[in-house]
Formats: sequence, C-alpha cells, structure tokens
Amino acid sequence: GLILVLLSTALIGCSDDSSSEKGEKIEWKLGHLGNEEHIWNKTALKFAEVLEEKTDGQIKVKVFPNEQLGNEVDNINMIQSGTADMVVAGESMQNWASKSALMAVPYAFNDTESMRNIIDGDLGKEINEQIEEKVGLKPVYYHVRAPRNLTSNKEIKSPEDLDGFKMRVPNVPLFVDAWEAAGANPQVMAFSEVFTALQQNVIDGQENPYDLIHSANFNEVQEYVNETEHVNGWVYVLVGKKQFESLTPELQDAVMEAGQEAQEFADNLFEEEISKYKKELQEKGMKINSNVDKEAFKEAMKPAIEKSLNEEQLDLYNRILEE
Ligand code: 2Q2
Repeated sequence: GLILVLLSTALIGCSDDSSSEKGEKIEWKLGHLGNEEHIWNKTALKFAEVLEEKTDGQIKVKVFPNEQLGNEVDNINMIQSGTADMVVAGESMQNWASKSALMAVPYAFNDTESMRNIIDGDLGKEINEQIEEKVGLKPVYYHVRAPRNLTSNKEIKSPEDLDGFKMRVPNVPLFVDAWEAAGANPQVMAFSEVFTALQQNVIDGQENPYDLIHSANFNEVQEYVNETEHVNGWVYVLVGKKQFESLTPELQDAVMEAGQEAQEFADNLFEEEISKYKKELQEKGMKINSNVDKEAFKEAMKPAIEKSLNEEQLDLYNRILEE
C-alpha cells in the first residue's frame, strides 16, 4: 500500500506542470508591520527589484507594509493556506516552532556581533530548520534588530516603577511572562492596534526598537523612551515552503541570491537608519531616558524566562549564554 502511495505521489510530482516550469509569471505577496519608509520595507523592495531582474520578470514580489495583509500571525496563516506568500516574522513563530523563541529572549545577547555569530552558526541553522518544518516557511534573509525599549508617559527607571503599568506586547508568550515578572500588566495586541490603544489609554506603554517606535508614530502618544534594551533579536524574511518548492531549481537559486543581496543592503543601512530614527524622535519631542537600571530588569525577568522556556528552548538558551 505504502509503496503505491509513494509511487503515485511521485508520478503526480512529475506531471506537475507548475507555473514556473512553463515560464509563467509568478506574483508573490509579502507583508510586514513597518511603514513605507521602514528598513524592512526598503529592503523588501530591493529584494523584489533584484529578484525580478534575476528572473527576467518571471517572479514579481508585491510588498504590503503596515499589516495590510493582516497581523503577523494572520499573515503566516495566509501563507500556509496559499493566499499570501511572504512575511517578515520573528519570535511570534514560537507559537508553531518553539525554538524561534530564541530570536528574542530578554537579555540573552549582549551585542549585535555575538548575535550575528549565533544566527550564522549552528544554532541559527537549528532554529531555521525547525521553522521550515513546523511553520512551513523558508527563511530567505534576515534583519538584525535594534534593542527593544519601553515607551511610556512617565519615566521608568526600574521594575519598581511598573506597578499597575498596563502595556502591550506582541503575540509572544515569553514576553508576557517576562513583563509580568518585572511587575507590569502585559497584554497581547497586534502592532497596528497599539497606537489607538495608547491614545485611548487602554494601555500605558509598549516596547519596541527605535525604528518601529518611529514607524508607528508612537511619539505622538508617548513621552518617554526608557532605554531598557531588554531584547536584542532578529527577524527573518520568509517564503512559504510550498511556494518555494513549486519553483524550478534555477528560480529557487535566484530567490536565495536575491535574498543575499537584500541582506547586504539591509546590513549597510542598519546603523544609519536606527540613529536617524532616534534623532528624529527626539526632535519630535520624545525624551530619552538612558538612566535605566538594566541589571534590575534582567534580574527580575530571569527566573520567569527560565520557567517559561521548555526543555528544548532552555537547551538553546544555555548554549547561547555559553558562547
Ligand atoms: O512589536 C511587534 O509587534 C514587533 O516588534 C514584533 O517583535 C515582531 O514583529 C515579532 O512579532 C516578530 O515575530
């Protein structure tokens, strides 16, 4: 029985006249939560341009900023069901692939360089493989991210200032646990809903890197950026596995090569973009509070992190700390 099934699957595979075989045009939809000028958007457009060139116009990528394809988790569901094709995603994928929690563990990486070593090394490969297997998405390139900072309307220097502080976190169980342990009241919310929630005082704060604080104009509804720098992380730009595997080997190579070029483009832009956004936020009246007791936040979050991580995650976490 099994052999027959395998055989017929193989036959169907052979007779598969997928569009790429016939040189038909393919159009992919890529969604993310940044705005038009955000580095993820600029880089995605670069990727699209290079890929179109490399494939003589056979593959076009249409980029949808501002969660126009729905929030990250919806976007991933859409790719799985075939109504979207690409997404910028990171630690939210822990809802499928637990190892991707390591893409954003509070106070795990001290600097961007050591994080890059992890991403490009064995650990990164392991995370990558589990994402392919469990989420059904293939990483094409990545963005290292600036550290996440807590924004608020009162200065926050230590966990003691968090009593009763209602804040938004992305759909990331580890973040909920870590902020609860630090004394705040975190709640999960899609990124595109945060501005209004802050404006209407449904929440008192949120946490994100400078680029996304800028992208979503949080300066209009938040007074302070408290430099908690609690997470150094990265995101992948991914394509659906099914979408990728329906391509000829030549087209698959073109996708990965375009990803490589996009990656270099992003890396070159990164430092400059982040400092530009920080400066612009200051010019628009945001106060930067760099007087934050990071050690206290780290101490407060650590037990919760260890408790929240499952065995598989804890193993990776300890290996990261050892590197
Ligand atoms: O706050 C957000 O929504 C983003 O900065 C998230 O960290 C990011 O998109 C992750 O959800 C990545 O999976």
